[in-house]
Amino acid sequence: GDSVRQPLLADRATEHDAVMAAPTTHRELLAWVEETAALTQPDRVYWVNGSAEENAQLSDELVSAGTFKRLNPKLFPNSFAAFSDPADVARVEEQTFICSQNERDAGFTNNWMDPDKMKEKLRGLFAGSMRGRTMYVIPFVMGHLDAQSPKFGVEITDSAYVVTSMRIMATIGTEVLDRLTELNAEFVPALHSVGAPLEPGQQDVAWPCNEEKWIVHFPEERSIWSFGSGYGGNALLGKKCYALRIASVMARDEGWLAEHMLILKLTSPENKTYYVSAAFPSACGKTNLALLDPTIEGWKVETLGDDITWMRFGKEGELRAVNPEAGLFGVAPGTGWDTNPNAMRAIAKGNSVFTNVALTDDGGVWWEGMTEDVPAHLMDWQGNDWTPSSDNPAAHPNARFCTPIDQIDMLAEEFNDPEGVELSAILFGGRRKTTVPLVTQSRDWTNGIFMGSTLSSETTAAAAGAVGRVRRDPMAMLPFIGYDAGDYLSHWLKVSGQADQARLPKIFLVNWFRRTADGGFAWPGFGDNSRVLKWIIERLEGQADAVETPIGYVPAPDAIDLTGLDLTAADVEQAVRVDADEWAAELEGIEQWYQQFGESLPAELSGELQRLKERFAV
Ligand code: GTP
Ligand code: SPV
Ligand code: MN
Repeated sequence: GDSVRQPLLADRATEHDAVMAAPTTHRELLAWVEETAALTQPDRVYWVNGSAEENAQLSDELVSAGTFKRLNPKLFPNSFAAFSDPADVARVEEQTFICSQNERDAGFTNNWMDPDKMKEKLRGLFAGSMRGRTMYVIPFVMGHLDAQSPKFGVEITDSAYVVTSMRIMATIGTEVLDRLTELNAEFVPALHSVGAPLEPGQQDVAWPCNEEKWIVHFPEERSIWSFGSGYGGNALLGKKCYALRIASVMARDEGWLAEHMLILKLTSPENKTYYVSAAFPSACGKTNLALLDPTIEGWKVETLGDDITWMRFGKEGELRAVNPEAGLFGVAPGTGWDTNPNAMRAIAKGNSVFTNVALTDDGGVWWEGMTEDVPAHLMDWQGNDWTPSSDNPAAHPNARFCTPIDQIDMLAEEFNDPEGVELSAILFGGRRKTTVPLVTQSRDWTNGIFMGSTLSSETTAAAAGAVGRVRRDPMAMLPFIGYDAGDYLSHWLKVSGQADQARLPKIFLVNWFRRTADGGFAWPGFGDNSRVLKWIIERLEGQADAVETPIGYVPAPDAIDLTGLDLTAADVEQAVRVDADEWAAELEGIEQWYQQFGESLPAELSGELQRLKERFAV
């Protein structure tokens, strides 16, 4: 029949069979696979080769299992929709742990448990957790296989949905395994189970998962154990767990940075190119800025990355950036033909997995904001009939599209360069209705790190829990720093010691989400953010005018190009306003935030806060 029987290496695997049939001689890997099969007791062990044929077979199986619905190939070729358990729709920050040897090294922003205790708990949960299922072994690399020191990982999972998604998000399969074997390289073992073993004869459900979820990182051991969830950042372990949490620890030890950032390339009308990275919290506009369609004449944007950026200083003291991912796992709602046509074109090429979107009657997908016309009838993400008069959104607010990055027409060719690109500017941004201006240039590098360290944003549907609550989110990394947050800020200050000071990127704070008195957005956002990028570039070139405020430099009233926009200089003035009352409250918030760091807050940053207060006091 349809099963992946033919390429299976061992049926009802004993650990021994799994190892004998394994396509590698890497001893640590073989030992780990053997040990994991013994613990989790899958029916079979399957080494993922990453081929198109294998992917087609797995997709067919997922369709048979009811996990995938095949979309109309005329609309979305080779694409599938999955619908999760309603209790498994986002990252679970409350259940995410950094289990360092010492509690102090996890810091106050992370959940911590003693690593031995946690291991014991996890071994209990993983014991037999893959019974009745296939255990997939996915060799993967984050970043370039040809990087100086390739960042290998191996995910073991009992979810075929995870395999098909990892194939989009990372470089996986035989090519990776062969290199890993040849180099006898280290790899991050990343163990994942949905935590839903099947008894003999038991009927599976479309989205197996467990009420109990644990997303656990052992930073010294550099390993990941994820139990109970099949969703995105909880289950695609190369992404947040490896490329941010574990990588941030590697970066601390090795003198580089792993960040929650997009990378874009900007070409000016004078044909000069600039590379910019930007850190915004989850569901706060990275994918949209990275794929921006400029609304101003002569400016061109190309994409390098939309979620994760690894940065290191090069030989000449320049800051270089690469995107370690191979796909987009983008927020679907709000992604539309008018707001983000480049994402829509990439999605329309197919080869995508959609999760928790709505289905149209002709076998396509839909979500809020995709088209101006709302379909008269849909099947919503929970499988119910939906019409425009329905009370609930058709797509879950954290519905996602998973699409290969090379389907983006505007992908910059430098994406393929393992050396990455030299950054000219770094943006920090959040979702704030008040207080934070549209754009502010920091006074200098340290002041820019202060801006990043005090970044704040309203919470979104990307994580389970309340939405719209303002919280501090340093460098947009709050849920992703794999160690003590104060040490993380110190690391930012320390690595820049490697820089040629003249080549340090300039740092800016942005806020596309400020509201006017009548409740509307103070700035149109999306493609019009190119106008803010233009001002930023002109600042780098010493051309655009700015007004000094206590928090930094904001655009002079006429300095933002409003050509073709229905906005006036007075509107911009409102959007960049620094309101003394709002900032009095903000300073209190920052003060409280900094107090939580205790001893580990770098003195440079408390000095920055002190000087900011002084500037407001005069
Ligand atoms: P993660 O993938 O969760 O890390 O998120 P992201 O930062 O890539 O967020 P994304 O670009 O997907 O944006 C999330 C939401 O913000 C979408 O609903 C967008 O429509 C909305 N959004 C993005 N950019 C803008 C903007 O400039 N203005 C306004 N008003 N909304 C925006
Ligand atoms: C985020 O939440 O920041 C994401 C989505 O990019 S997830 O992969 O689920 O973490
Ligand atoms: Mn993200």
